Amino acid sequence: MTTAYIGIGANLGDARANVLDAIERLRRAPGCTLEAASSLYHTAPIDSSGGDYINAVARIGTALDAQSLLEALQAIEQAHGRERPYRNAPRTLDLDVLLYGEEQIATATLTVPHPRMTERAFVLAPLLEIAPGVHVPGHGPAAAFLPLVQDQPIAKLDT
Ligand code: A4P
Ligand code: MG
Repeated sequence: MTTAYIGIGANLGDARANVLDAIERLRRAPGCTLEAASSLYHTAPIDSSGGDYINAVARIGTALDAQSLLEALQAIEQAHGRERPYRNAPRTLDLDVLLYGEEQIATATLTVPHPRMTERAFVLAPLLEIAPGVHVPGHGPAAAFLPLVQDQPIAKLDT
């Protein structure tokens, strides 16, 4: 089993419901065990058009290799009617592989750690909530990057 962290985001439709449903689908995904899910966060769009986002991060244990995990995440996105008219378009659901064990991966379809994760409060805040000591291969402790993104508006939602 490999520990992986999944970034979850939505800013179309009922974004909160879409994020909660994504967490439930991760719980039931073949070859995956849901180990932890962060709170939901209301976040301003970064490098993206459209309305505010709901974001969260989940930790899973998975028997899937990284590419198979990506494909499982894309199937969940498709179940939510994800369309891709252009890069960073508003989306019903976006699932990113943030971390896959300690691996650094660079293929045509997959870059891990997620290349922009250390620059984004909407990733770092929920990630650090469930994994305060987590290490980003090639970068160092995730906690070191949170002070650098304090200007990005983000609010934890009440559960
Ligand atoms: N891909 C490569 N590496 C990965 C990975 N680690 N995880 C490839 C997932 N996918 C990965 O993704 C395009 C291609 O990236 C995939 O086919 C896969 O092979 P996509 O989901 O179709 O496109 P995208 O999400 O528009 O692009 P990307 O690069 O994931 O965007 P970002 O950089 O993740 O930004 N602001 C707020 N507040 N909250 C957000 O959630 N999200 C974005 C998306 C921008 N601004 C945001 C948020
Ligand atoms: Mg994506």
